[in-house]
Amino acid sequence: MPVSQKNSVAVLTHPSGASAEVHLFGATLTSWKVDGKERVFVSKQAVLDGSKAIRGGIPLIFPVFGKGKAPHVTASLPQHGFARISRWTLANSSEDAHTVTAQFALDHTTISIEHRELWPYDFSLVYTVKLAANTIETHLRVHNVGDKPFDFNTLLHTYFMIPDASKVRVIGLSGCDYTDKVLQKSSRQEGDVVIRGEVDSVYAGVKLSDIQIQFGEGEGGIQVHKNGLGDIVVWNPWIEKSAGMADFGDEEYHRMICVEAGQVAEFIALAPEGYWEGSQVLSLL
Ligand code: TA6
Repeated sequence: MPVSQKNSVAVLTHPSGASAEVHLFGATLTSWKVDGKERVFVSKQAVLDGSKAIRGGIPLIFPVFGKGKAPHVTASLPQHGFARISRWTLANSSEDAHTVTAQFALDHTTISIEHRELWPYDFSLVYTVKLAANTIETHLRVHNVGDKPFDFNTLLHTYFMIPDASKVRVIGLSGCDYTDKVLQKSSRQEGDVVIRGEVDSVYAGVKLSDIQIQFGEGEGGIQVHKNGLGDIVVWNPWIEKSAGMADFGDEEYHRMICVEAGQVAEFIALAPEGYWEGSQVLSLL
């Protein structure tokens, strides 16, 4: 079966042997394997029982990035919004000669009453995961199905498995202005991004579509091809922040980097009946 559902996990299996797993909780992709090797990072201490966002994989951020700020309507929502902590449904699946596809759905009638009251807009999200032999695409479509305009952020909060954070380089952001949330200042990226401590940087309006994560000399890497997503967030909690997260091992920061494509610097306005879509395609270097 190219797409099957075991309990609350959709499993995609490609004829090449590639596979992916998506928890219906948050429509969080928690595994992407190519050549038998796991390519996304999920903390060994991640909570998978639906009681909190999954620490790893690709949490789906909507309708707000971070903590909303009053008087914006998102100010009362949980950090990073409700999509990653809501129960989605596996809406349909399909396959063709090259890909296996699963689609997940969430809308204003299926989120919790609490979240509905905090964010009273009629919406429909369709999240599509398309697995090929060596790539995986994650695509989000937002539809305003109500009679009130709303605005939103969205982000594919992707955690990548890496051999060693001290060797990783993120290529494609040189010359981009960014907000350094660690030093609380604006800056301009000079050269590749490297990890020498906590990194929490928001690059707005990144012109390049392809951002590369190089694992180290001769150790390969992953390319993020973004479409309709203008911003990139790079995050590694390093030592202190790792120690403060109950669902993250103290030493796990060595083995992960978040390179997150999204629309977070500005809110996207969506008129009644309006659609918005954005996606990323991950491929091996
Ligand atoms: O994407 C980076 C970030 O916004 C960091 O500031 C950090 O808060 C991270 O997300 C994880 O957030 P979470 O709510 O999942 O603990």
